[in-house]
Amino acid sequence: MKLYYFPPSPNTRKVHAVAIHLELPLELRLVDLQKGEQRTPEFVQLNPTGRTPVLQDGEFILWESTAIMQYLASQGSNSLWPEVPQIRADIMRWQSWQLAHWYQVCQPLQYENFVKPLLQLGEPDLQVVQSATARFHTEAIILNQHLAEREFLVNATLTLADFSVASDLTYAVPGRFPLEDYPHIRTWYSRIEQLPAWQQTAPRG
Ligand SMILES: N[C@@H](CCC(=O)N[C@@H](CS)C(=O)NCC(=O)O)C(=O)O
Repeated sequence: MKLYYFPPSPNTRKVHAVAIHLELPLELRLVDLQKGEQRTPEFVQLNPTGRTPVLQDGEFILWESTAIMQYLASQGSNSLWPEVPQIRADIMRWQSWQLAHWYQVCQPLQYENFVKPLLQLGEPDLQVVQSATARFHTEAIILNQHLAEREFLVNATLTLADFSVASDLTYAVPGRFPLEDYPHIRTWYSRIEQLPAWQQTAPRG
């Protein structure tokens, strides 16, 4: 299987980390977003939305990181994606929440506080930061409460849900995410950070 990927991106990271954790060999193909390689005709043939990551398994082409994670984890039996309908639905619940809500509040903070200064794209837009910060707290309260009595999000063990939700915390420090009041999120994330698969997919300097 080939993974078209952009290593600094959290959407790539969650997919790549799952493959490493499950010891699934992937042929890696870099798509350099900074050079606009996601807009080449060859890449748009694979993914008409022009986004990474994309998985190619023979004739089968799959885009959208959550779908790719589930496909990879469906290659065999494992505790990341157990074959129990309620547990899968619970994992999907958190993966849906991550895409619809968590990513939507983490991404603007990451972009305004980290990516813009890094790529010299101008000053952070304070209105965007303020609005994303308020919405961040709304979502973080829920996540923090959920993690208060659990080591992992679902089924008392590491699952795809943890990789999905953790991916958005990749740039929490340089993105200045306001995590001070959320000790359970911080404790859980340090647990994820200890995973070899998470360490091997950490963005390089
Ligand atoms: N919902 C998609 C989002 C993918 C996405 O936004 N990828 C970004 C990198 S984080 C990308 O390739 N952006 C290129 C562009 O928009 O030009 C997924 O989960 O795979």
